[in-house]
Amino acid sequence: MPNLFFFFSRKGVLLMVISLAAIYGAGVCRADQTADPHANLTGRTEGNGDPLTLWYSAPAVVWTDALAIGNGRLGAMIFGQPEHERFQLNDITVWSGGPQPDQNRKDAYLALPDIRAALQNGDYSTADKLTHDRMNGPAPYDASYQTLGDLNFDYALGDGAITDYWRWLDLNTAVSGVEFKVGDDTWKRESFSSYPDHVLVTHITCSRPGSIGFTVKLARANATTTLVGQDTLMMVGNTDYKNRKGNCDYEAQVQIVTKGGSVAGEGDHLVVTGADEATVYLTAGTSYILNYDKNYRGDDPHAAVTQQLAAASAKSYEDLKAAHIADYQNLFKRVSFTLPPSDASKQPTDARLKSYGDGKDDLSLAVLYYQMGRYLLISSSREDNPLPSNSQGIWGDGLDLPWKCDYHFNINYQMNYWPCETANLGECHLPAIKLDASLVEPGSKSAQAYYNAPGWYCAYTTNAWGWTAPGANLPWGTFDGASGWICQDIWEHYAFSRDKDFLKTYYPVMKGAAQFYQNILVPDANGMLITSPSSSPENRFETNDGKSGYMIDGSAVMREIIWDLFTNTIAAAKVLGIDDDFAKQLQDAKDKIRPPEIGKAGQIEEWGHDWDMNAPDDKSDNGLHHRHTSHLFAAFPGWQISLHKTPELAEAVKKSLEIRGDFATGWSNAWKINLWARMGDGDHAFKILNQQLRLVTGSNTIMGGEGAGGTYANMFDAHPPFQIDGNFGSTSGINEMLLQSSERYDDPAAPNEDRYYIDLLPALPSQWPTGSMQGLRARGGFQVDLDWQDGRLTTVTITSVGGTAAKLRYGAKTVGLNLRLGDVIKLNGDLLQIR
Ligand code: FUC
Repeated sequence: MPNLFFFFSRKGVLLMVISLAAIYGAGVCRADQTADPHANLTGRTEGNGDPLTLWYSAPAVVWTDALAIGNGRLGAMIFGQPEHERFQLNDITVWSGGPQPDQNRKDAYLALPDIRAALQNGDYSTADKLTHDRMNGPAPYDASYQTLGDLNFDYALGDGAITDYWRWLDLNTAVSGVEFKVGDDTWKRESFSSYPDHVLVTHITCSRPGSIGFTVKLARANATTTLVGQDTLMMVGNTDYKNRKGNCDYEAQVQIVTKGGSVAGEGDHLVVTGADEATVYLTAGTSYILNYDKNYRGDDPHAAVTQQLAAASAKSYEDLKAAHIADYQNLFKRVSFTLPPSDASKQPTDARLKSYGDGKDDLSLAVLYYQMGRYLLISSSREDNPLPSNSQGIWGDGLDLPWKCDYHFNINYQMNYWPCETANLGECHLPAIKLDASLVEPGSKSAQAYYNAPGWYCAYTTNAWGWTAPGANLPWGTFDGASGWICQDIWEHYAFSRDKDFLKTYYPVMKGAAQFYQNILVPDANGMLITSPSSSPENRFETNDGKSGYMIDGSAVMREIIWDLFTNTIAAAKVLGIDDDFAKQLQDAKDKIRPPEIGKAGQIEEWGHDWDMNAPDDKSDNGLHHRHTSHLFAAFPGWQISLHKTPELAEAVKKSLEIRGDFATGWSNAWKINLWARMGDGDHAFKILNQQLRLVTGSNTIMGGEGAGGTYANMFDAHPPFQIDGNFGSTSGINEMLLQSSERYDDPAAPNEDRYYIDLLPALPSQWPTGSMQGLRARGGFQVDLDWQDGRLTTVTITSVGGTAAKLRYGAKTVGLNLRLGDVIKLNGDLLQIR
């Protein structure tokens, strides 16, 4: 039997993948009998029938087949290979690179008058050149999120054929398993990553006592693994990359405890022989701390990792599992979503994705996908995470990951947190809010350097190290709206939770961002306020006379973001009863911000000029069909445009969406689901959701067109490559199809409070005539349970979880609501109280 351990270097992973692809590629039969004695793997034809279990009848071949587990911080991708098993490991704090105090271009702001003059004169090539040369980020942006390494198992299974194989991920319990038979022996392995016990656990059983034998190795590029005693491995290293030392030291320890048999250390691995059962415990940590003043370096991780391992391995598997499930379900079980299952839903998950088509035959796949988004959020963003969910959540294989696997601020990072509050996972929002707040200090230096302005700002992206400067190149590097946009995290968390102490703590972050924008707003030719220079993320304009460029005066998205930030900051000041004068100043400025405008095609103008239709119609990602829908920010995630309040602008949003078309990257699809839902068109939202539920296998980058978007076999979103924002954005889109609470109204009885319309089933697709969604949250502090039949609301139950007044809206009817904390009210489809 070949020992594949030695193939697990970074290059070796590829060798392994190729060999497994040859073995398993044809489905369930292995082609190369000499490579492995288990020539005839046959998979189960039935799962467990549970609607919230992902399951497969063959092991993973590529990384996006593997199943993800995580406790917010510590995660693994489990391949489910019977004999040579691979767990690819991650810890959210493993980042190469380090802080870059020289990230800003000193005195860049001195270029502003020249750039503004060039823009006023319509000299766009000069404006682009000046912005690129004098306002870009001079420092290299090369820190990347990285893998923590691999935990490899090499099992001695005997020579029989492998039958009854299946692997699964149960979203009800956040436990993943692999089960199969070899001859008469039934092997079962279960794994989870425990939040309460800070440990990743695998439990291995076999029906024949004394038959469990395997070796375990813990490895990573440039790491050192040593034995500790006879049952523990310790791996230590630094996140150096290309001979540059990283600012992060990591450590992982793995210990095996068996029932029966023995564990022994040999060289750099552990060997289990003759056991009845075995439990593998893995703990990990790094020196990382989210603290600018401490240069992002905290304590050496050794003491914590050792202590967590000792505490966890002293507990039984059953106790750890029970604690893990109870803790996880406390979050996960808050929301239940039901659509009728069908025969198609009994298939393995990859087969379901492959056959889903227009969704009619397998409605409940959307339920699994929705709950997968909630599962991934819980698994990558627990309340005290040292960092938030990045562009791959916490799961990434490699040392230099796509787009550095960072926190992209021109849509991606924000989208990760869109579903959070409505899907009743408010606690999971906190890591993002802490990251946002951590940018105030470095961001105030960027505000000074680039605009000589007070307050703080950040540009297109950040990483673990407080990056706030623009990037090296147009158009992606120069987006000034990030700080305004990410402050939505703070306001939204308050709007749902009504936690005034929280708002008070984080209000200064909003205020600092607002002060920055207040300072950089300039009047346009008509005296309305805009920003100059400004951009529309990653897009490019064509003027009526054939000029093109990236930088403009007064892009729509910048005006819309600033409107949003000022609106929320004014509301926060009122709620807190503070900063009256400042709020008045913001109100004055807000009233002068140039509003969204409608162009000749009936569209929302993206550039502050009626130029949208000049863009080429080349069916790719460029021009008319560009993946970013930044100018529609005002409709989602903003609310400056809404169906009820600004119906003409809402029509223009629809027109813009039609012009953009339906095919785009995963996250772009997800954004459009939310936008169509806000526009009240559930069928169009559903159509795009169906596009997302297409099976994708390739990982080469696709930026647009019909090959973009989709879902991998393990239910990860495909940009492609894998990017988790599309998962979270789609989950948010389903929230928005069934419940919205974005539009505010004034309450004369409580003029300082923010009040919301709660829209019930605002964009229910005709393909979902019957269903139920229980436990969603609405702004204003309410929990909402919905049931519908024949396309009509049948009952709605509202519970006050902090809120008092709201207006419920369904169809043509609106009713007022006045509850006290804890009150529950149940209404029928005519919004009449039934009990
Ligand atoms: C933005 C998008 C890309 C990609 C990257 C991580 O730049 O335009 O499509 O999602 O972020």
